[in-house]
Amino acid sequence: MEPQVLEREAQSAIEGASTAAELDDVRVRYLGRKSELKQALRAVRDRETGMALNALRERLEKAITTRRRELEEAELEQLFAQEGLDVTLPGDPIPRGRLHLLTQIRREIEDIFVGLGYEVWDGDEVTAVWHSFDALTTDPGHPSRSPSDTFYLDDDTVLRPHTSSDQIRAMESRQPPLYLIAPGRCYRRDTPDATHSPTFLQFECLAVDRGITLADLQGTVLHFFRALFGPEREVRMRTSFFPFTEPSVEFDVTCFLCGGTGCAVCKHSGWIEMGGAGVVDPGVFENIGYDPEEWSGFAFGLGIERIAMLRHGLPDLRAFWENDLRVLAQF
Ligand code: FA5
Repeated sequence: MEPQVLEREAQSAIEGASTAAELDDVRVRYLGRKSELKQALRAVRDRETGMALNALRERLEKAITTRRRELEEAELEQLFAQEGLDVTLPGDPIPRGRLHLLTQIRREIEDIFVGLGYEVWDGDEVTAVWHSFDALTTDPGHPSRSPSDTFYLDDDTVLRPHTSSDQIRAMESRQPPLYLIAPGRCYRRDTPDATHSPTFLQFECLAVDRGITLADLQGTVLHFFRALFGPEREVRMRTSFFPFTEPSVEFDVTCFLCGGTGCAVCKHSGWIEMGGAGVVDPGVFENIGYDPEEWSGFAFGLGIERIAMLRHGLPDLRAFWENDLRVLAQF
């Protein structure tokens, strides 16, 4: 075949190849070992013909390389079109999650008490009336027992109304000495407002040992608040009443905002109410079979939302449950 004819035929075959496999066939046919061109090259006798044939070979090789690139690009285009994927686009940023503020604070509280040698007790959200009220020497007529205050699942079972229920469960399964905190979700039929939610978090602290007094409670609470809110916090106790502690107290901390001089947050008293506490009533020990002559203890319970509100100056605890990321992502 005339070289010009061969070239025209080869070029149109290269152009006509529509897949990489077809192009390979074309290459073998026109440039392979048994191809006409290779045979002609082998048979060359004069320099001029040799140069002309080599130039032809180079042109064909170049044309094949160009066509191969075109085909690869077209295949890739097709793949992208099919899969809707453009690998050259910058990736979407992956939003980073974080722990909920209440979880962060719960963990911080746990760390403070673990540092004091306390254990973290994982209680139950569904408890017997015995654990939540009876064993805690709560009178049958006490208002907290009322179905308008507490969620009853049946006559003997309630959704945990306070983490004090976990005091009983822990003491029933352990022998003293006992140093534990029990953080957990509580339920009460409270109408939601800025400081109340029907579900909220509390944590209970319980210490049972020989010779425990109110002074131990005071020292522990002071250490805790200073660890959480800063060393300049002061804590004061006021007498109060709880069915399961005697004496009972409520404690206040100096206001996080004004430091005690008085402001709108602390209603100009300089103090913010934090929770209830007391020396464990001997009747509670009797109910679970500890000898009240031998063992004594203190307990306190705090709302975790309240702590978070104070620490971050948040005016409404509903923000914690509404899951508005514009609020939560700030912490
Ligand atoms: C108690 O629940 C007692 N069990 C505390 C206690 C423990 C006393 C051990 C003695 C010994 P009180 O009902 O005051 O106490 O609740 C304690 C804290 O839980 C409150 O100060 C408040 O911070 C939080 N709390 C109570 N109800 C709600 C609610 N509906 N929403 C948000 N937080 C609440």
